[in-house]
Amino acid sequence: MSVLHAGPHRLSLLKPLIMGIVNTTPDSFSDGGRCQDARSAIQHALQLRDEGADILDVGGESTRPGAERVPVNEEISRVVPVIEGLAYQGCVVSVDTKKPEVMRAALEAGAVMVNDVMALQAPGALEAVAKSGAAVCLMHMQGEPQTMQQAPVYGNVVDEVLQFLQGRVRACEVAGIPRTRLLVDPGFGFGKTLQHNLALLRHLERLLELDLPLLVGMSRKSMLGQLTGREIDQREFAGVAAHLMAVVRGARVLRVHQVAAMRDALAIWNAVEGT
Ligand code: 9MG
Repeated sequence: MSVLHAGPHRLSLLKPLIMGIVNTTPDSFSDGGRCQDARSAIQHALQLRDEGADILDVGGESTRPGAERVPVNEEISRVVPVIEGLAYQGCVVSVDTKKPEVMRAALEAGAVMVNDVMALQAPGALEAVAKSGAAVCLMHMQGEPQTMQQAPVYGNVVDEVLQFLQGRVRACEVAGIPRTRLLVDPGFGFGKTLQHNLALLRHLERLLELDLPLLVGMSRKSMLGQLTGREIDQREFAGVAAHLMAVVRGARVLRVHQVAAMRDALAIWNAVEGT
């Protein structure tokens, strides 16, 4: 799977790609409310693109543990103007949402990828995406963002994540979404303890059995804070290290806040690997 089909785009995965995170949520845990209106969100996103982001992931509802739900119309009014502005500028735009109504509005506005932490399990989500031609990231999560970190339990976390993703890939194929449009993601921090996250990173190669591009996101997450003792805005170096370890184990798309640092790390990796 060396090319991802995302609307009219054909994204080569021979080298790892960077997905820059664009939050439009006023309660966003990492932007501290900077991206409160469409213009500043677009400006921030274009800076990420200039720093080396290949894809911009626009989200209007926080998925951090305990985050409040956002009504569908509010989420649409946050993301659509930003997506329109970025698509107009020729960016490859992804929408981070689990709601089919938001997916439809975002795709209409120019998004070419859906990043769904619920892996298109909401009623109507598969149908919202199937005919669009958009790429889809299917992520694993145990529970729901409101409660997922309370007591996550697995027999074998790697096996269970793999089985879940296999099932969702099958559901996409049945719904008419071809594998050329799919990515899979173990969902670091989504219903997982530090030990679960470490096991997934250590054994990430197991997910290559799915024969689909792997997307990972660990940027600023609590697993990095637990390992380094650092606050959320001081986890950049740990994040680069963790994402690079994922690349070594086969990850092909890295969802990060700090694009420039990741781009520099990948420049070294690409040079050494000769890619
Ligand atoms: C929205 N979001 C937050 N964390 C994420 C992760 O690790 N992967 C994906 N695909 N989306 C995420």
